[in-house]
Amino acid sequence: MTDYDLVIRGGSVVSATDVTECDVAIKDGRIVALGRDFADGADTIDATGKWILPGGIDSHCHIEQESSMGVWTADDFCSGTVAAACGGTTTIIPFAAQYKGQSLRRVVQDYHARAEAKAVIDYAFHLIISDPTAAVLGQELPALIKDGYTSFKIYTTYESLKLDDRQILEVLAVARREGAMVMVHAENHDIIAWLSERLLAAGHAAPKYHGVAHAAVAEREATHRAISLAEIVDVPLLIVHVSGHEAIEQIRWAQSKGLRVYGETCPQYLFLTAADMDQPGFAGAMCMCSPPPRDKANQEAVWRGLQSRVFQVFSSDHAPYRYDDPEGKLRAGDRTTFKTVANGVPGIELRLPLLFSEGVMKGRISMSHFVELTATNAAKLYGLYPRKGTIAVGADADIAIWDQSRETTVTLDLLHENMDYTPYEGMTLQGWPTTVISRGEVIVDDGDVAASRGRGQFLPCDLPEPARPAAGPRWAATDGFDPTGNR
Ligand code: DUC
Ligand code: ZN
Ligand code: ZN
Repeated sequence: MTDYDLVIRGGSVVSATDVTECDVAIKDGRIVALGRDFADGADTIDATGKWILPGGIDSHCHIEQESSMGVWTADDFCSGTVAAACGGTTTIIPFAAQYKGQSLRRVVQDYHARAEAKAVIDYAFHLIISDPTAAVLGQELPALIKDGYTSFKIYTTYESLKLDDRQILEVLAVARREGAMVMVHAENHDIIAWLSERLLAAGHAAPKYHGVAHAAVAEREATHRAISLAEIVDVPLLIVHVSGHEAIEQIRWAQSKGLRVYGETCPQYLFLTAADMDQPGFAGAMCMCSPPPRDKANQEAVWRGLQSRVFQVFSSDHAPYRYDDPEGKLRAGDRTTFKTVANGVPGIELRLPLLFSEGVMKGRISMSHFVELTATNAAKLYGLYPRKGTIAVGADADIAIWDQSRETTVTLDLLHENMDYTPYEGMTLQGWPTTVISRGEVIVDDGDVAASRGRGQFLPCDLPEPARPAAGPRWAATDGFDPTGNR
């Protein structure tokens, strides 16, 4: 009789700090021992010559969500989580998105109903707050934080989502009082609206003008403003989907002042440029997202930001809208302009293979840094650590076994996203997650998906590490004045 359900032998186990040659023993969905010479489990995997990594956490993805323009993402919780799993991700944190007039609690219930019967891997939810009424701030949000929704995203742009500075301060104050994490989409709305109007008036409607309208300065200004508002309230802040050096400089500046400011970037800022939006006809729409991909020099700046740890998180911002589809990017037909195209690119499946190939295999980041960026830091920042994001005794057995000798040329056919294109078509990637395990169950084995619909579980989140009351320097005013009402 064996003690273990599964033993993984002979691989190199990677954490955010170490690489250790050891075996992994799993029972009842958890890692129960790390060591050598374990008896065989009920199942045993020979991982000789392979890397044993924590399954990725994709902490920014839009699944079964209606965009602010009324377009639905192409992936639901089944196709989205299958695609995630096939790319080595075992946990996702998509959004439960509130639109004006909606009850946040009701929104969360709706997203649970979407995910419950379909998700094949575990999931938590961030909240998107677009209507911070007194009831939302005073009752719904505090109650939801207690129930495990401990992070929320706010916007400085998009007509139906944007908050003004006063509203942002109110949301930040609740986050501080309750110990939650705020993520911000930082772009100056009026700059974008003004530039867009002038571009369209001059007849510049093609996708490449999206990159002109969403100027890097607009991102820089809103990033700095959001940091300043968080500084006033003395609360941690995470700037999401950072596209280039203008915003990076603001984040680095804040970090150098000792502010609890964190940064996230995504594959589109490392592997696409503005030139990808400049294709014949409207094909450039396939690479349109906000903020937009910028130039080569900015790509290099984003790589350096990863290497120097200005960024803590590498997520996909998977926002899949099909291209050649009446409900997709070109749904405005003859009236299509860069303003009518839904913003977003797919990336949930290739997020990890892209960074593994071009980051680790090309020597830009270490294997441990890869784990930190793709799993461990997200778990810590969003209150899932140490259950998720690491290979340690007691953690969920969420593991991806990577074969660095596997070379793959990306084609749409290979992918499980419910999409009609991938922006990364034709790229040759070195290294692939050949076996993916979720809570001890092999759900992907050499391309075969063995995960049943609905097996994914909801993960209520603890308070994020940087937002817990004991962490970090607190409000610095010397006169004892506390605008958040805490003391
Ligand atoms: N921008 C967003 O803010 N969300 C989804 C995708 C995008 O491009
Ligand atoms: Zn965003
Ligand atoms: Zn997003």
